[in-house]
Amino acid sequence: MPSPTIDSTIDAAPSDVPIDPVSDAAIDAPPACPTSYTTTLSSTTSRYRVLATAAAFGTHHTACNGHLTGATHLASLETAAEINELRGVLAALGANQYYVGVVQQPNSPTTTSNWFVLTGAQLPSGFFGNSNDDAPGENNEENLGALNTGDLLHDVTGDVAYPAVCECDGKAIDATVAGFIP
Ligand SMILES: [Ca+2]
Ligand SMILES: [Ca+2]
Ligand SMILES: [Ca+2]
Repeated sequence: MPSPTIDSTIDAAPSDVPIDPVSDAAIDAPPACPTSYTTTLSSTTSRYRVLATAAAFGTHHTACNGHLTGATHLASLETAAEINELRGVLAALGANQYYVGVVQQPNSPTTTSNWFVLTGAQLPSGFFGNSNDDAPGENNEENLGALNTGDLLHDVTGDVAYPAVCECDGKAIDATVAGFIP
């Protein structure tokens, strides 16, 4: 004869309450950026700010870094699409050349070799409209990049005053590339 109490309460308690109730909502969301960074491009999730007052590279570098430490810096042109789109935006603003966060490793063998962006990646190749280093070949004098709206990137010393473009992408500057800045 079966016992009347056997098997009466098994599985009675509520089981399997929500697994992982909080979802991963913030993945790939744009970084939080200063409200002064009003320019966007369709090829990135970054925001950009043009500093229209002409100054030397170092002045702009310090200013961009200071807007939101660890997230803003001179524009780091990581892809061909970013370069081309930004150039189109700048062409409508009037000035002919803008400092960006593009740096050449010192003592590189040629004027177009070993260019990096401040966030650490190698600059896409084929984007120098003028790479002359003030000489027939590399002489280690022009190791910074300015984005020319008519002629892609130019290698420059950083001493001449130009406007600049800052970028907010949530990425910190790469210490090795920052160390290449003259
Ligand atoms: Ca970028
Ligand atoms: Ca150079
Ligand atoms: Ca040059």
